[in-house]
Amino acid sequence: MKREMNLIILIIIVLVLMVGAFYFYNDDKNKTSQDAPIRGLAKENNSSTITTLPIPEILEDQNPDEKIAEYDLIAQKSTSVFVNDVETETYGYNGNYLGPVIKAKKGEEITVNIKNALGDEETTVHWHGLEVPGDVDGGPHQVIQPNESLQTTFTINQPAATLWYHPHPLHKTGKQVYKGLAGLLLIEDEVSDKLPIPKDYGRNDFPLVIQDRQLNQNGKLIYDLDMMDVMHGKHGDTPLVNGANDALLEVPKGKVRLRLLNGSNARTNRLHLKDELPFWQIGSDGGFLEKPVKLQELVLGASERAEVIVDFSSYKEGERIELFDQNVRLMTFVVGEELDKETEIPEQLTTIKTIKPEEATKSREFVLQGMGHMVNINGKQMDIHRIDEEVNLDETEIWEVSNPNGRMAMEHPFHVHGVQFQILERNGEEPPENERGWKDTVLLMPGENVKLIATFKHKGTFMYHCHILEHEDAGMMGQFQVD
Ligand SMILES: [Cu+2]
Repeated sequence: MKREMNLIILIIIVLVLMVGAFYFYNDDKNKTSQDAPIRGLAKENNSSTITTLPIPEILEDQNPDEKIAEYDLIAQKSTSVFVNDVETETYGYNGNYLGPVIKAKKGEEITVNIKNALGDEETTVHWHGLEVPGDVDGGPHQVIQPNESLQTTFTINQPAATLWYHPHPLHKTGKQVYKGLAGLLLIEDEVSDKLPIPKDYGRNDFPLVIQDRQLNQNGKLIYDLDMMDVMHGKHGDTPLVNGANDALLEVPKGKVRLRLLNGSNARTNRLHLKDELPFWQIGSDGGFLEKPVKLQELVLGASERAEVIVDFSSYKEGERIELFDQNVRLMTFVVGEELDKETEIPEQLTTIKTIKPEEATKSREFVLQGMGHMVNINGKQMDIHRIDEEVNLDETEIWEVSNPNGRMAMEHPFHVHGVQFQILERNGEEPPENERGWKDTVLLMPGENVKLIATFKHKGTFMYHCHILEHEDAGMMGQFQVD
């Protein structure tokens, strides 16, 4: 009798545990899966949770006038879940992580009302790649104090491009970008309007903000730097695309345009697709290339962008194609239905007026050197009270940038504010085909040198710096004044 009672109690305990486990599992699933399920995934007999790739919203223009646009941006603190249901503190513009897409037209006047709701940190919003005067560039001089706002107005006067915005406070950029402050600024013009390329945002035209983050053993996103981070910039083992780890994106069977941003603090991306599926690069940092460049691997230094077109038409519905950075899977595309609209990869995308070396009135040298806290340019570290280079307004210059080889030499992505430049030479030779368009950042591996040419069309104080944010924060930055 006693044995039977024990058996009944045991059965009841087992039943309670099973019911509990069922509810716990389902609750778990509800918390991590985002949005609606993707078509083509139902067949998947996989008990693990599925994350749908988040697509940043397009920020709403508050001004009804067609020639004027007005936007509100709030830099704020919040929380996000990246892996294993763990909530961690993150920063975002108008949301919990990253920011909305600002869509701009060439010729348009844009006003952005920026509020700093970060509580106790100063910030700035820098328009990376935008050709605007120094006082609206959003560099370390345009500080927005906690709980204060800044209204900034500029006119878009450059070709269609995928640009971005992010904080740039002196010595504190790394942490704020790492915590999540970054968003895209997309410029459209008469060229992008006419091209028969994919351009339905969220249907066959997708932004992919690629980042790597380090979550600690508790799953928290903490910005602390060890010796390796100080040397090489903050790297992490958790890849994120649009803020999601290992997410899925349904794409139409056919041509798909991806607007890629390496939004990492330091990591250089070496991007490729499953089966080494080729793709066509159609744009660099500052706009369309003249002709598409067929690639199987694309290298993007921190802050560089590229627009590419991938043709998924040879895959069956439901098939999966992964995007990798070296051997790490960043995300997976799932092929869906074909769209009704035909798109093309035109042979000619645009015409780029080549700036000739003879137009240059001056030549300058920039040597990237040092390591750890000692990283510098031309032997100098950033001093906000010092102007390093004086440039005449509307003049063209050649900038020779070198990253000398040596013990402990490392790569540096060199970024110039306020201009789009052209690369005349890489290591004494014509640059590769996908670097023959407008650029604002150029990656230099140890031992490399580049010759850049640019016309400085806007007045003001601007920065040039390494876009490994820990190098920038350590002082690998200088200032030039255009007058
Ligand atoms: Cu650097």
